[in-house]
Amino acid sequence: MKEIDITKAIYEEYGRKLLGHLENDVVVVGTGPAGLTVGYYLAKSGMKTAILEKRLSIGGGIWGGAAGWNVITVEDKGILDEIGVAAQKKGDLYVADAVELATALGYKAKKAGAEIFTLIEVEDIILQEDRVKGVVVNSTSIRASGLLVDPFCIAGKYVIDATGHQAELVNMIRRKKPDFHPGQLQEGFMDVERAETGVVEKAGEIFHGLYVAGMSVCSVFNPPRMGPIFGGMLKSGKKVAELIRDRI
Ligand code: 48F
Repeated sequence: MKEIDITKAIYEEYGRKLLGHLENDVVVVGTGPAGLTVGYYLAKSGMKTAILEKRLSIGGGIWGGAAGWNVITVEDKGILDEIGVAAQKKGDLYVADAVELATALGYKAKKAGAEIFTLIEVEDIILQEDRVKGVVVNSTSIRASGLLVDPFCIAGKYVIDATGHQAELVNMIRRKKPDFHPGQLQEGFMDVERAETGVVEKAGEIFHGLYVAGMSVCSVFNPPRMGPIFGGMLKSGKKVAELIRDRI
């Protein structure tokens, strides 16, 4: 075995993955519970799906459960059952292990056919003819270094903002088109029941070609915050995947 063969193997395989996903049916931005769930259901229904994550690892807020205690809660365990995550009943809720959920969601999305790219940060969107057509990305380390190095692009017929509380893609449109969403990007006061329903009801297309799922829905539509319960995140992801599947 030669050292250089290891480098060649990695470079060729990464090149294959990237070339295979420069054009997609759907580009999902963010690998929290919402992004991974959308990615899983989209890929499962045969759509060419790229999932982009700026951090080194997937999972977003799943790992932290509540206050760093790595246990998550849901009110309905249907999606957990589907991806093989064990859930125990506690009163009106189910509890599950955060590590099991993060790894299972990533594994199932990948096995269903989605390609996941980490350390890739979306810094802008491609918006032409009043429609979102893809994203402008760079290496997270280049972004962090502050170097002015030009990005590259990944195209998608649809793009999903699953970037969490920051709703980063929605913000990118707002910065250049202030009339698009003149309100505040923040959720309201805590009210778990209304929030869990609201995040699913409002998940959907926010601009031609751009969908919101998960916490970015809350930032955009200002429902109450829900705290450490993840059912709405998963269900909003599943709903967005179904909406897009029905359009393609
Ligand atoms: O924050 P995150 O987990 O969002 P979510 O899927 O779930 C929210 C819950 O985790 C929790 C909650 C539950 O009730 O409130 O907060 O809506 O995952 C968002 C992911 O997007 C990545 C970020 O690193 C995280 O992993 N992300 C954010 N901005 C970018 C990005 C970007 N510009 N480019 C690529 N990835």
